[in-house]
Amino acid sequence: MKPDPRKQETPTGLSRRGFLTLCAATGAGAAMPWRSFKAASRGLKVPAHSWSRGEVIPSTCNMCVNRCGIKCHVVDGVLEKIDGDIRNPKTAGGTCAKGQAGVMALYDPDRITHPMIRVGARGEGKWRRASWEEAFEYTADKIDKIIGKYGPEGLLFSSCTDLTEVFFIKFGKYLGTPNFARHATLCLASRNVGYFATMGSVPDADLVNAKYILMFGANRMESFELPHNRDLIAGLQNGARLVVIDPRMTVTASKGEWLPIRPRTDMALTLALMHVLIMEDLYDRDFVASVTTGFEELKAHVARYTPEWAQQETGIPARTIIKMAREMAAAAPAVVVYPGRRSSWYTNDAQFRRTLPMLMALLGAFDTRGASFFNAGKVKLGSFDWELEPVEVAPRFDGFDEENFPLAHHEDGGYINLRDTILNGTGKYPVKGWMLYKQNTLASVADSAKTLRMMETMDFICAIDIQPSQTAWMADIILPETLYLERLDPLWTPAGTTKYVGIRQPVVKPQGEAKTLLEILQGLGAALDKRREFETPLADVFNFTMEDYIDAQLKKLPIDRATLVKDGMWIPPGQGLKLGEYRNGNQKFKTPSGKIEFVSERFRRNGYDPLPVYEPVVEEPGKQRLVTGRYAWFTHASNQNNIWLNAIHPENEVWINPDLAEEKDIEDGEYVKVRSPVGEVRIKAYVTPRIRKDTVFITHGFGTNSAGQTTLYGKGAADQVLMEDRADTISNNQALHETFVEIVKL
Ligand SMILES: Nc1nc2c(c(=O)[nH]1)N[C@H]1C(S)=C(S)[C@@H](COP(=O)(O)OP(=O)(O)OC[C@H]3O[C@@H](n4cnc5c(=O)[nH]c(N)nc54)[C@H](O)[C@@H]3O)O[C@H]1N2
Ligand SMILES: Nc1nc2c(c(=O)[nH]1)N[C@H]1C(S)=C(S)[C@@H](COP(=O)(O)OP(=O)(O)OC[C@H]3O[C@@H](n4cnc5c(=O)[nH]c(N)nc54)[C@H](O)[C@@H]3O)O[C@H]1N2
Ligand code: SF4
Ligand SMILES: [Mo]
Repeated sequence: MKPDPRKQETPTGLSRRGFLTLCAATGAGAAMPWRSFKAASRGLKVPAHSWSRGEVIPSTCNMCVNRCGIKCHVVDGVLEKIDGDIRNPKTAGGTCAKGQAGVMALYDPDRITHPMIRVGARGEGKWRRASWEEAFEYTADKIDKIIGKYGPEGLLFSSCTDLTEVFFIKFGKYLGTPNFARHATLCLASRNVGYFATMGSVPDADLVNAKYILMFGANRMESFELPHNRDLIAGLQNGARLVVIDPRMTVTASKGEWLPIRPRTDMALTLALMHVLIMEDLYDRDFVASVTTGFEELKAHVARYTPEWAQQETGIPARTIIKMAREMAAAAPAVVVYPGRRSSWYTNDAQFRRTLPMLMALLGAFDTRGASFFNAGKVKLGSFDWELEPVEVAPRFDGFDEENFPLAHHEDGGYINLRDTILNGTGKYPVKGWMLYKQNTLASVADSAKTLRMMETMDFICAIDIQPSQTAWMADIILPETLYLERLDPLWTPAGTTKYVGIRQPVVKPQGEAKTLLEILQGLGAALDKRREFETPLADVFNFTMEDYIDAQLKKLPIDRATLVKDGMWIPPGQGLKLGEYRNGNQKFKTPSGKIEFVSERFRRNGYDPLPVYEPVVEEPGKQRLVTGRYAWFTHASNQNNIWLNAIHPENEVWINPDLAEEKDIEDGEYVKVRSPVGEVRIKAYVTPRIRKDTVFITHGFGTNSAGQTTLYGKGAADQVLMEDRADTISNNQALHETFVEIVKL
């Protein structure tokens, strides 16, 4: 029987109140229970959790992108509790509130567990339940019609990173479309472009041994990225100095020194820091001479970027900037200039991100203890033999290519460019069918009214999701995937200092009739094969099981599937990282010169400024800049509808500085209107000195349009409704913080 989670006593025997108490006790949202962390860092065994009933099955969390090792307590086929797995090298026993609330994702009464076909108008919320057979025939029919009329390139496949995403991409490729839109330009594409051009890759950070850690908006204590949150705590315990640059005092900033920077001026700060390091002769001469190129040009370039000038731009006093540079130089090379993750901030982000490795290089803070370093790679999993090659495909419809975006990752697409191309009708050909897998585009791309208009141009939209997300709600059909707790996924192995192979496996039977992505593609493939002759029949491509796939991954490793199923992970012998190979010249950077490039030849060759040039910020009088980010207990717009998580934080607020609130006669807790050039929302005010007066903050994930999300519907407001659709000029990464809004008293 499907338990009724809305009752005070949940199927797990843990009440909503009980969950909240537990979260408070373990520091909900903290990276992990403190006790486990301390024990883990000493290599001690932690006594078993008091929740010791039932069978304990090890697996891998999927409530966010981190993939923590988990242990699932199952009694009579019901999942009662999720704990962290203390043996996991990356996460060492930690689970956050979201990870524990995976139980409630499983038993969510709003989950979609049967295929649903739209019967009313798009978005009206009228659906009927369909059998899988009908769902496959229906979807195949629509795809077949689109291919018949526009060719396979008339299909857009969009998806977000997950272990299974490879199947979805392969399916699109075998159908013959080149049009994919993946995660990068929603999130971190500009950071990657900046770092790749400067030093060939994005480095990891030895936060545990660093003496000085400089972070730009990277909110590790709330926006989890394991093991960095854990390492940051260890680093602070070891006495590291933490300086956080953010217009908002995040939990991370509260652990160190908070410098409330004027938003969009970070590059003024990094350029001025470089100015002081060079002019005061505090930089690492040996490192610069042996491992970098373009120093003399950099020196001339930063001469004009004085601390006094940067004070005018950033609002950070010149004396603070000078002190920072001197302290960093004194701590060098044990300094981490943290790369950050989400760089969907501004239209000049790739250039700003370039200044981070440049600053790092001046400090010689690379490839040594307490600094940044390149990981030694992952465990080498065997690759599955797809046997048949995908067919030749047309060029992308949207010009996201070598010619127009020379430094972008073309296969992943660029969302802002793609959507404009569709709306302006400027594509090389029409795109009329949209297949979505695990992506909530309507929530995750700025200016959602535009995304709705893009949806209107589509003949067919199919969403493969687990719930009626904002995007799925606008689809023509929703195909329900099994939850991560119900399915076997491909194996995964992290890039990090500790290598291991982890498994995600079913801990309970699927709810309703949900199917795995592989089963969905197999069903859809068979229905398509009946309709048209593909160069490679889809049935022949997807003629394997997940077990076959995993066995192929394990081919070259001294471990078998059964052992992994039992243990949940495998840690190979011979861990360890050899530092110093880049410093001594044995290893070359993957840049045109093989060195860290202050002057980027790649940028120069492609017509971009080879040295980062600061553009003054233009503000709008009387308006505030809107910025976004996360709370520790939610993932994107994914789990605000989770009953347990929603109980922690039922609705979001707009953060307003007390001086602004006073000017506008707004009290804490009162509802206000936030208006931008593209939309307006009604939202509760949170009046707090934790934010600058020229900035307001709205956490993402509320204000759903989906009445199918019954816990969330009607609560809070959506930041993406307000955001204008700007993008970084080099990577096309969306730029979410370029919008100015007006706060209006109601
Ligand atoms: N305004 C604003 N926009 C943002 C951000 C922000 O902070 N503010 N952050 C940006 C960033 S950094 C990112 S990475 C993107 C993320 O944007 P998305 O990738 O779109 O968001 P996700 O939450 O990862 O995934 C969304 C969908 O996957 C579904 N899902 C979850 N698990 C499964 C599963 O096992 N199977 C299937 N089939 N579906 C599943 C969820 O129900 C949800 O509908 O958003 C970006 N957009
Ligand atoms: N709990 C939780 N953890 C997550 C995720 C999640 O959804 N929930 N998502 C994961 C993903 S996909 C990602 S990409 C990461 C994102 O993690 P982060 O990269 O840390 O990104 P955000 O949390 O969005 O935080 C961005 C911060 O930048 C600040 N900021 C805004 N404008 C400026 C500016 O001009 N200058 C400076 N210096 N700061 C500014 C904002 O105030 C905010 O605090 O988190 C990952 N971890
Ligand atoms: S950080 Fe939390 S939600 Fe993310 S994988 Fe780990 S336990 Fe799961
Ligand atoms: Mo992200």
